[in-house]
Amino acid sequence: MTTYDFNAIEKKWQKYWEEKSLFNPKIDKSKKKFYALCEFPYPSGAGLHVGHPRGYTALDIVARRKRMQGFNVLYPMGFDSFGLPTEHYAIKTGIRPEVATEQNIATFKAQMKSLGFSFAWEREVITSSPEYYRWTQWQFIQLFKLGLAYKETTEVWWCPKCKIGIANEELEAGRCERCDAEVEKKTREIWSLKMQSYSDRLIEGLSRVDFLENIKKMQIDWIGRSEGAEVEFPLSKGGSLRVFTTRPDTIAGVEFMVISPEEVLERFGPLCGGFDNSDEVCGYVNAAVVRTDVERSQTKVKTGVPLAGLVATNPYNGREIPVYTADYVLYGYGTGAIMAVPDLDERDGEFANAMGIKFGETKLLSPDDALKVGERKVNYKMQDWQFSRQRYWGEPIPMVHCSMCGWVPLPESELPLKLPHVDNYLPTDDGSSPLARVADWVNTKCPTCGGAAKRETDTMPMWAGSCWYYLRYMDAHNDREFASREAMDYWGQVDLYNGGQEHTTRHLLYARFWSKALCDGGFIPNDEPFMRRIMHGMILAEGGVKMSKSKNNVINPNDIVAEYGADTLRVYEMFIGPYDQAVAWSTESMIGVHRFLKRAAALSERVEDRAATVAERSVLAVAARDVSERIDALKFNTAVSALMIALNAFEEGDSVAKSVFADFVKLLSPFAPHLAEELWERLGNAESIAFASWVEFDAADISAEGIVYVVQVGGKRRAEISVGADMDQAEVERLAMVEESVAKFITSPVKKVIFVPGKIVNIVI
Ligand code: ANZ
Ligand code: ZN
Repeated sequence: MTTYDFNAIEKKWQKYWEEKSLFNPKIDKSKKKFYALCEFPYPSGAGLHVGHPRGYTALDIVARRKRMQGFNVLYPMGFDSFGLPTEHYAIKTGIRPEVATEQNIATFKAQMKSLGFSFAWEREVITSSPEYYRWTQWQFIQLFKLGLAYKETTEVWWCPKCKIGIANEELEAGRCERCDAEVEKKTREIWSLKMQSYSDRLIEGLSRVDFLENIKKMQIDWIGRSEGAEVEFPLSKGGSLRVFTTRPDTIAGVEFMVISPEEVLERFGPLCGGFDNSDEVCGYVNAAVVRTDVERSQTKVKTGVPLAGLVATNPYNGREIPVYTADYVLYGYGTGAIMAVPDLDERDGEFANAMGIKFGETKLLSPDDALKVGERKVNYKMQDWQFSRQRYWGEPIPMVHCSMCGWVPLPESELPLKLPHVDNYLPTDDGSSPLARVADWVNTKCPTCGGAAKRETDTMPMWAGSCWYYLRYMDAHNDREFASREAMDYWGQVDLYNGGQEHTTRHLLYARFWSKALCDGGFIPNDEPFMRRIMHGMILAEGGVKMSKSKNNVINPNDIVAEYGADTLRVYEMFIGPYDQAVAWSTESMIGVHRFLKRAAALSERVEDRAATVAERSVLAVAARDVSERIDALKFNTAVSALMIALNAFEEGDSVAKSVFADFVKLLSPFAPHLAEELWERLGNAESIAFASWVEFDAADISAEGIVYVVQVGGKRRAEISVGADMDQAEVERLAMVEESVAKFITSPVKKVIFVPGKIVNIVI
């Protein structure tokens, strides 16, 4: 093999793996399991980009090493295929979403298969398939029965361009994360999940999992737990104003009160009546409520107006203080009103300066009497999960509204509730989902009383299906339950989960919440789905800028595979830089990796069936140690360099011992599995290298100072010598015989030398 025919080799082994169904694990209680998972992609029309294989390759390497260590490995893949882009594509092109989805999945799958990932394709899940979303719907019904899903009229953020309600966490600085349009507020009746009531448990659970510290911090900040008190301030016009404060000890320094604009509307009506300046208040309030929370809390120049004529009384010292409305006080948090301590709270200070309010120094109270003026209270920034979308391409919410019975879930026998056929995917002008147009689908019978009833026409958000997909992989073809207890008990939790930073506060929190809820209902055995969470860094274009079509700097994995092979792409994406960091693509460095593989292939022609030299054993031991440790530490780039160093050393000899080369191929196999299979076969092995045992090494072979040999003459210990790790057998024997304390015992011709590598030289006379 003088040339490296990667094309033929890769096709051959991909076919072999698929035909033998090699990576579809069965439950085997005699073996320890390992569950590796990468976030499944959204099958967009653009296909796989070079960023995708970074995570897939990394976990493939871990999965392949674990298999060779004897673990029963589950490493599945699927498609998270409900979502807006496909629906927009359907609107634009007239191609039905399920047709476009099928085409896109076919493209993605072919691309993934061309890269040789050891995915359990037999367990593929597609969240938009009725066999899958049947169980998403079923689980929603269980959440409803547990009292965790409820419908209420609320204000939602509304994207006028996408015509869709969006959750807080889908906003990016007050704009729709999809189309960048400015969002508005709209009143709608929507389904929500009681995620806020899981706040403390979502924080507590983080102490039982191994997530990167910054992931934990982002989740904790998102949940935003704060301990404090609610304090009541009597108002001059009757009634009182309740505020939430984290600092009840500052109550002596309260100079004024601030009510959020929304709260003013709620308390004093749309005309904000009853103040000496009602017109001014009304104007301010109506302009403020359309601004997003992010805008409102980020503006440095604070604005507001007094509620003239309204006075509050500080319950601590009886002082009478003025009341304002200002948009830096948010409606959705705490009580929507605050006690302002301008001396100590920066925002209150800025507001006081803007309004020309004078203030003095605050005397702090000791914490325990401070608590006497109010009631202890814990608040959370994280709200309940708004679970309704007014779109077509999502899971239909399996609920029916009956005027007699209220909201009734569909009986299990009616699941899946399939998406009906529609010709028009545009949301209706009143903002309801396109499903609302399908009269004969909407009108139905109440499952409870049989009377006329209407189906829910909102669909689930695109984050629904990914809340539990890790469970379906365990038992993907079960048509009686979403997964059997046996499968869930065996596969347990995901041991290693890789995904994107952008999913830290959405998908990752949603899936943790959903799992806790299912666990509370007794449906699954574990309340934390993912034991360890890691993230890969982005791959940037050459020069360190973002890859983009407009800059014409996008690297297409298909091109690399065609020109250099999948193994080159895989090894290069690992070699490119530290796994968790953003790194720039370099075609030159990629070609360097290609040459490395070519040389590894060429070395196979210099294999000799002979004993390993001390030097070879030492090089191999170092490589085995470094590659093993570095895979475990996710230091894939330095693991590749360890392989490169070993190859360089082996290339120095005229030949390489067969056993040494075989072990080198094993170390290479998780990174470049196609080439490794081919070389393994050439070494005379009939079985796939995927299940060969991982390389064990003798620590004695490594020692940098050299290796200590016991030298015997006729079986009697006469000396110890220390030799370089790179010395071969003949040299070590020669050194042993010239050693003074040895030489004097060699009194007759040497019959033979018994050589135990790394340990003993026994001279027989
Ligand atoms: C008086 C005070 C004095 C406050 C002081 C802080 C420092 P976190 O940690 O975010 O929970 N606050 C309460 N509700 C608010 C709302 N709806 N919009 C804007 N601000 C609000 O912060 C709680 C603190 O933020 C509360 O404690 C309140 O100001 C303010 F030296 O009360 B504090
Ligand atoms: Zn009914």
